[in-house]
Amino acid sequence: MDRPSRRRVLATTGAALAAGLAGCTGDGGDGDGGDGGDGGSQLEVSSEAQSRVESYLTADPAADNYDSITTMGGMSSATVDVGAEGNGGNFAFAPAALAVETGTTVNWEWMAGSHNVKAAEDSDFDLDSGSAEQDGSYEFTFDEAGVANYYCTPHQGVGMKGSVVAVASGN
Ligand SMILES: [Cu+2]
Repeated sequence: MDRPSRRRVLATTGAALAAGLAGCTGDGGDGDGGDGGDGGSQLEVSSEAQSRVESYLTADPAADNYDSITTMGGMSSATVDVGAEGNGGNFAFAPAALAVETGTTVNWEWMAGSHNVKAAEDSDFDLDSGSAEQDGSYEFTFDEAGVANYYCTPHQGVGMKGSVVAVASGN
């Protein structure tokens, strides 16, 4: 009588752990985004935001490096690599999709090649780093909740696209 209930508790814990881990595997495991070890890294991305991101990143041309949304909660800044490996060359944003809390500054750091960051039609934020350039950097602070879908002008044809979901902090 005692044993079955104990086992059920253990099984539940295991399932919760697995669900927690699944939420972090967007970009090759947890801890990818820096510290995030305080339990604040879980963000509740609405299904509406998720479907906007997914329909943008999987539309033709699809971003071939998009797998799931990487969550980086509880951080004041987050970094997206520009010109990371993907889409047949150094034509990717990495992570392709990122969720942050409102108030977070996202820094786009150029790794290789000539690129820019430009808001797509379905975007709540007017991201614009200007013309494509080499060795650039761009930052944007997400003060409000919403979805930013964006692309690189010269490489959008091969799927160089990205998304940032800003989630109201405290959620
Ligand atoms: Cu590009």
